[in-house]
Amino acid sequence: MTYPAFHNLIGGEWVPAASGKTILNLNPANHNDLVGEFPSSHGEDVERAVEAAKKAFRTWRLTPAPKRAEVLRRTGALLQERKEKFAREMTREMGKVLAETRGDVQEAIDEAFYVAGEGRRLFGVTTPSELENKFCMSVRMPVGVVGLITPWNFPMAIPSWKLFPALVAGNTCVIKPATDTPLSVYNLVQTLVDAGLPPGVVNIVCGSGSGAGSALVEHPDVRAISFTGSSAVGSHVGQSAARGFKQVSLEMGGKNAQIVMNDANLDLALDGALWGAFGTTGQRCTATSRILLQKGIAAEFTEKFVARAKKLKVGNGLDETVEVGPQVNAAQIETSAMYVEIAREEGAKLLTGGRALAGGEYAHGTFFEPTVFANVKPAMRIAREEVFGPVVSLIEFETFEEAVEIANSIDYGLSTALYTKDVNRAFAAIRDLEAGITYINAPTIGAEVHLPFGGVKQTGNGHREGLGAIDFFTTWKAVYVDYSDKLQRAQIDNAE
Ligand code: UN1
Repeated sequence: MTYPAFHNLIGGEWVPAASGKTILNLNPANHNDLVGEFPSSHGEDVERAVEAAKKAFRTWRLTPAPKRAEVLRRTGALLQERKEKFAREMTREMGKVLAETRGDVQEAIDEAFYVAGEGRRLFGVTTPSELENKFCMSVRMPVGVVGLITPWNFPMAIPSWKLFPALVAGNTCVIKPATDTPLSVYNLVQTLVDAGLPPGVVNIVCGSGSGAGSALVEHPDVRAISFTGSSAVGSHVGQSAARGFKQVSLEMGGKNAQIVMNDANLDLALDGALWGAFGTTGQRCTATSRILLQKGIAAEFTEKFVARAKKLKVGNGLDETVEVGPQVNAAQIETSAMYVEIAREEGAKLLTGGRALAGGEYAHGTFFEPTVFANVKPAMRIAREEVFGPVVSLIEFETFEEAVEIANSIDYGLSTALYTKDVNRAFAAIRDLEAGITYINAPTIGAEVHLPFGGVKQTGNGHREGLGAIDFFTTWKAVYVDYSDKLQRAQIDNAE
């Protein structure tokens, strides 16, 4: 079978990796469908990309921010035209169903228009000086060359969360896409180029984390790293970036709880749980992986939830009737299978699923059954560790306080959801759930681009995407203008 060959983008030129080596991009629903080959890059390629980004920074940082924003506005408009094509290509390389890949491209469109508006804001502050005839202000400056390392589960949305704010703020970028989903980053960056982005402002270096990712994190001229991925890799990235005193934004795992109280609208809670747990085949960092059920509704919820999980149609995401696509690769299937074993050994009760799907339409892909465990205790590994697959745990509780305690008893803190009609409880949950995101009467997934996105504890290191991204991709400069025509010494000349 023939398939296209893609190259790195360095200084506006499409070039192969210095090693000449490539990585094949497969359709996870059908491994005989080869999406393309992409460069397997290493230090030398990263070196060239950073050089190109440094060169481009000299002029991009001087381009007025509203003009930089124009490129993003045009990018948003072009993405609207290309949405269907890009969604189909994303389903082919990543697997999630078309409705979701359309949503993923839409998220990049939303981000483009949202951040384009930032071109006419990028606000700083002015404040009075303690001295006479002196003016004080703070202005946002670009950081410089930034390195972006992006995951496969939101192949276009998450790169757009990083690229667009970095660009509007005047930075130049080297992006390393996930090896499973580089095509969506190509599509995004090609659209930026078509919208008028000058050469070298964004460079793509494809390859593995150990090959290209580490070289990017370690490069002395890369001043900031924005990473989304697992906590294990994120810890490594954070430590390595810290050695070079780089700014680093880490967006990592979750073990997100949906709490259902006795007074909840049960059908709504069921819809939310099903979407939160099995949307994107459970491969979201915000996926619902624990459903906490108050005793009064636990039996009814469990029965209905399992019945609906069993009915979910698993298959090729390009088929519009399919509800759950494949997992992205064989390693993810192994992880799901491993956690099924762990849960069984711990004494959790498997109510449905638990196996990889094989044969027939599943013969050439990496599919896993929607899987539900009951009798899960908060101390079990299946209740604490991220699976990143269609595996969900049901945990029962007596009181609201107990539910909050269980929800908070893990190392992660990304998303949480509470289903209740009690407004007092809702506000207590907003206050007490240890998570970067809390939903009331809505599932744990579904964040919008203009709110802060990120989490606490081992989910992140304090930065936020969305609303917080401009803070990460800019550095403050304090400016003092003394128009007194004499030496004025702060803290000394005006002392009481
Ligand atoms: C992720 O969970 O990996 O909030 C990102 C959502 C999407 C983004 C999720 N807008 O579900």
